Amino acid sequence: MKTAFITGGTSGFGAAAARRFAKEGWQVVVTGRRAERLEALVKELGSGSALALHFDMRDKAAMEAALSSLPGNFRDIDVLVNNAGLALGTAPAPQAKLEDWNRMIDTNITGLVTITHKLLPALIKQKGAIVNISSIAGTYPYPGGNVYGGTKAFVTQFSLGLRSDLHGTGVRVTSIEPGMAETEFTLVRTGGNQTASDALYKGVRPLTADDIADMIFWVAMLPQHVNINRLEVMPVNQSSAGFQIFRES
Ligand code: NDP
Ligand code: 8X3
Repeated sequence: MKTAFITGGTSGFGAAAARRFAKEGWQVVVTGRRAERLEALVKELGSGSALALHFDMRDKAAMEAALSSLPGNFRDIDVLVNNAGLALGTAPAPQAKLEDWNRMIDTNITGLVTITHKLLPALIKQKGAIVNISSIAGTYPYPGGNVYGGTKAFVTQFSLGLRSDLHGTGVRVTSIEPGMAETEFTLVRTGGNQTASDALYKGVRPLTADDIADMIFWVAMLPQHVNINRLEVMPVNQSSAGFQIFRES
């Protein structure tokens, strides 16, 4: 049985991806901070084929302890989905909170590279695949995107760099770069403002978590000789609107 290791399995893309892999007969490891949600997901998917690891991506010691607790039958990881991440705030740089910037960097960059480094030996052994969840925010800047966009630009470039470094190992690496998708993402970004989240997605027909889960699974299931380097995807009702111009008079 193949194994997918999915970070951020408590909601959104990660939970949908866990369900998708499990439906196709894979066993899954799901991670996150919200233990009750992880346990509920494992119960839903079946404890024989799903396993929860409860830790904060920013806590290296907790991550290490969780990884060393993995039972033998879950250690041969075929696909790592680096999905856990967040945006905090939409304030322009001068008004943004430094604490928010640091949390995004610690989660989206430091946490992601740490777990990748730790799971690389298993992925190389399995000739597996790494699917990193980046964002269009890493390519197209927008006001208030500042550090969030910067972290996702890192994820995209790190993915391309990993491809180069893993040359000859058979390990595939993909950066998936979604646009607007309705998950808990905006709820988190706005500090729990459901009204703001609903308003953002209203009338847009945004991407869904299942759309992204399908893409993650498709990328993972491609033949061993095929590598999707980058996959940028947006809802039809979202597109780029170009530059802003400030007039001095
Ligand atoms: P959700 O908020 O629904 O899910 C985020 C997941 O990340 C949760 O499972 C959460 O788990 C986990 N997570 C966040 N911080 C931590 C942490 N410190 N430690 C452990 N787990 C953490 O959002 P999405 O599903 O939308 O987001 C998934 C990824 O997709 C993110 O990397 C996001 O940046 C990216 N993305 C999202 C887009 C969107 O429009 N929705 C578009 C492009 C990219 P828990 O809180 O339980 O710890
Ligand atoms: C999330 C997409 O455009 O809200 O990564 O930054 S966006």
